[in-house]
Order: sequence, then C-alpha cells, then structure tokens
Amino acid sequence: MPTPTAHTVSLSRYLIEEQRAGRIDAELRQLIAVVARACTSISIAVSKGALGGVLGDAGTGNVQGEAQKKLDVLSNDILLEANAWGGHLAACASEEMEHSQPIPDAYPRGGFLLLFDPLDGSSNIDVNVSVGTIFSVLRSPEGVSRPGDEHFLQPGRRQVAAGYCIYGPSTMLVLTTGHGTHAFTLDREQGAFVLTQRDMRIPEDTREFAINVSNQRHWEPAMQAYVGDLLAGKEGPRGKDFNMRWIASMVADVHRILTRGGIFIYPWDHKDPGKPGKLRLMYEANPMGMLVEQAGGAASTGRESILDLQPDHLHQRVPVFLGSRNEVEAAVRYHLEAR
Ligand code: AHM
Ligand code: MG
Repeated sequence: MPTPTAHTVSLSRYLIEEQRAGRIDAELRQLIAVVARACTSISIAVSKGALGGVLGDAGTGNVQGEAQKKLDVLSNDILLEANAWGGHLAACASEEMEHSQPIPDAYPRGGFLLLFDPLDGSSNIDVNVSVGTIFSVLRSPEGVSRPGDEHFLQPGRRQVAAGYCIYGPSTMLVLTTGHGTHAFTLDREQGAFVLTQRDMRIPEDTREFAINVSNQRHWEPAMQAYVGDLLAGKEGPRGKDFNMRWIASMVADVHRILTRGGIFIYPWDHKDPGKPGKLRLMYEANPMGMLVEQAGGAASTGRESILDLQPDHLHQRVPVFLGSRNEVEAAVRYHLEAR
C-alpha cells in the first residue's frame, strides 16, 4: 500500500484514523461528517450566486433584530435538516433561531449538542466576498433526555470539537477536536474534503492587526491607547510598523490569522452600551477561540480567557481579541493596566 501523502487523506479517512487512535468516538465522527456534508451543500448554494436566485434579503429578521439574507435562512435549514435524523445529536442551537431545538421525537437522540452560525459575514454575500459557517460541539449533559437552552450554557473549554467552513476562492473546512487545528480543502470533482494542512500554527508575534476602525470614537481608553500605539509604528512605543486588514467576515479574517498570524479584534464599545461587544460567545468567539488556541494562539475578551467564560445566555455577546499569542497578551496588558 502506498504511504498516504498529505493530499491523499480525505476528511473521512482523517476522522476514522482519529477514532482508531481513541481521540474521538464514532458518534462525534459521524456528527463532523454530517456537518461537512451540510457545508458542501451551502458551498454549492453560495457559489451559484445570482444564478441560484439566492442573493438578497429574506425579508425577515433574526432574534437579534438583524435583517436575514436568503442565504442565512437557507444555510440554517440545510444544517438543521442534515443533522436531524442521524442519531448523533441531542439538540441544535443557531445564531438565527431564538431558542435551541431538540432533535424531533421521531428520531433517536445522541450525546452531543451542536451550535452554529450558519452563514457568518452574510452582509458580504451580495458583494461576492468570502463568508463561512462556524460550528461548535458540546456534550449533552448526562441524564437529560430533551436538552433545552440552559444545557448549552457550558464554557468554551468544554467544546469537544469546533470548526468553520470558509466559502472563498476555494472552500475549506478548518477543524479541531482538541488535537491541533487542521485544514481540509473541498475537491469539487470528488465531492470530498481533503487534508491540505495538518497542524496549523499561528506565529507568536505579528505586525498585522484587524479591527473596524470606524468605531474608534466609541472605544474605551485602553483600546484607544493600544491601537494608537500600533498606528504610531516604528516611532511609537511598540517600535515596529503594523499593517491593517479588515474583511468584515470573521471566518476570512481568522483564516488569514491561522495562515500567517495577526490579531483580530472586535472590542467592547459604547455605541450601544447594552451590547458587550458585537460577536456572539457561543457561535463565534468560543469555536474560533478553540481553533486559535489549538494552533498555538490566544483568545481573550481583553481581560480574561474567552474559553473560561461561563455563558449566561445563548445569544450572549463578548469582546473578542484573538490570534498571535504575544500580541493578544500585549492588548490584554493595556486593559489590565487601565483598571
Ligand atoms: P454576522 O454574524 O451577523 O454576519 O456578524 C458577524 C460579522 C463578523 O463576521 C465580522 O467580523 C463582523 O460582523 C463585522 O462587523 P462590522 O460590520 O461592524 O465590521
Ligand atoms: Mg456571525
């Protein structure tokens, strides 16, 4: 038998080998395979664009009062349908639904809970910029036969798997089950994801940051000071020039950071004091935090580790600082010293 090269390991083979090594069980393997299949369907819909009649607004709003795109609704439906009947899940929760949904009584319920942002960055769809699906997997608490919202409220540290699928020039699935972060590229002819990067590593230092600077006047003083020092470049206290990138699609910004380093920031601001940040803990910050930590990076609220937060509700928002470890630690220092 030929020895497998990196590009001959399909996602199915990778998952079976992980199961054989005792790192995942058959149910989790099946769950990840089903999510990957749903992402392949979403990728097909996204790539059809105007030809598929899928662009534009759905004419509805989600639980957070945000206008939904047709593709938000379609992606949510694809993920729900794909995961309903396999017997591996107990319940699903989505950024697009007010409450979690237990698996219908008609099907067997499994031991896991799945959370997802079906199409993150969807404001970018109509301008043909990369978007993606983000997902997080938790264990369903023992002895609970029909999980409700409260059973999802577990710290990110308890995730057993997390990942995203980016719909860009190529479609890629980036996955962790707690043993490194690995990237798979969709081979459209074969209809299969193929391992193209094992063990992604984020450089500890960086000269690149990602933030929506249009919110600067709403930031707290520690943020003003931190970004001010980045912008001061070589002549400032950091002693080096920084480059800036902002795609406004978290999956695309995080993918760049997993590929070449950087820091991604969506801080708290007082534009809308009722909202502690824009990004959602359960669907965005936790899964991205796990992927980044598994690649050697760090993920913080600016004051504490994201993965250690005890969630208090399903759609909770948090400030997010993630990426190159030393840069995240530098940003955290500005916040802690300002106390
Ligand atoms: P969404 O889940 O409604 O798409 O919002 C999340 C997105 C992230 O992908 C991105 O980082 C951020 O919102 C961009 O925000 P802004 O438009 O303020 O730059
Ligand atoms: Mg989102």
